[in-house]
Amino acid sequence: MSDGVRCMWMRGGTSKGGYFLKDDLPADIAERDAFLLRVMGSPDPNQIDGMGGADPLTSKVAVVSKSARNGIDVDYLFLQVFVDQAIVTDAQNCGNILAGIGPFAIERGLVKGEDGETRVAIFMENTGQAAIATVQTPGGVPVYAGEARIDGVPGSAAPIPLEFRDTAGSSCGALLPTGNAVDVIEGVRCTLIDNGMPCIVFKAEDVGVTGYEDRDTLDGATDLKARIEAIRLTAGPLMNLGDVKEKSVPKMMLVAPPRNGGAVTVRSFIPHRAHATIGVLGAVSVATACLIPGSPAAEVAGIPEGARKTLSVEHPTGEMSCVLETDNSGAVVSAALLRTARKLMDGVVFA
Ligand code: NQM
Repeated sequence: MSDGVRCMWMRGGTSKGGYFLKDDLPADIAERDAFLLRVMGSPDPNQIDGMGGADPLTSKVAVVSKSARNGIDVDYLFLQVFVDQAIVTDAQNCGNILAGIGPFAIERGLVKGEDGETRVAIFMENTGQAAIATVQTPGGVPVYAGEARIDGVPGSAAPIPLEFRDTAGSSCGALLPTGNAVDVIEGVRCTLIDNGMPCIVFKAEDVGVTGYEDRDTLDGATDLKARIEAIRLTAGPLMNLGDVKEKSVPKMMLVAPPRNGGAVTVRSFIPHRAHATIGVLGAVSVATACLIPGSPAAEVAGIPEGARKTLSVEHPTGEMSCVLETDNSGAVVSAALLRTARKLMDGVVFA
């Protein structure tokens, strides 16, 4: 590893991290994880001796390979490198880093770019599900500049729409792993849900906040954090996730009525820091919770009519629109979101 390993650094949605070809990384998992901790500079709250940005949102890794699966172009494994602990986990997916996978795969020659736009079918190894990303590729080459805007990222960039199908029960085995729309945990009414990301959804007011706080205020709320961590540790085994003390799932979703014309307001913890915006599959899961009658999210949300619903999820720095397709029973069958990505650096990284 002293000669460095080929790597591209990219912003994917509102996250940032290192994108590697699987073959460029050690095959041995312990060796790979030790390498990635060194690359990011973890464990250290400042990640001063590495590439990580001292934030879970910028301490992320994508491992990509050509897929042997039918109808799939590439396999994508997401790894969360903890900032202040020596932990690398594949226990969650990341829909923001996913936004960079299409352009990365085309840049590395795993997928041939079409003239115009290229649809890249991506198998998300963490959860065993597929997503389709559409990349702008004039002349067959990915472009990053464009007019699409997403909240949480300054300026504009080329659009990368993402489509998901069959994400229910991605890690927990069922959309509602306890079979209930509501479970009372540590005295708080919660929906334990997984539509692509295991989440615990409850009203912000039920844990003593409004749901309109900014990230720094929430990050400084020590008592609140202790209370929601107690809920998380109790709920983990009920969600078929086992002991979640050292896992980055489930995510905590504090919901409140919308204030800016959206469907719902969310403040999320991922799980120990407040999110600057909201995760992609986290947003899909919380939007799905809004459609479950009797759930705390449904009680605060404003839901549009029709089988195809655009739910604007308001977050600390704007909103994320989730387009949910529902069937006759009202169940969500697919979700689509707009993201952007940008290539920041292509070279070798040293450990
Ligand atoms: O929910 C952060 C992010 C994420 C995950 C996190 C994500 C998703 O915003 O799909 O994108 O929840 O840890 O990058």
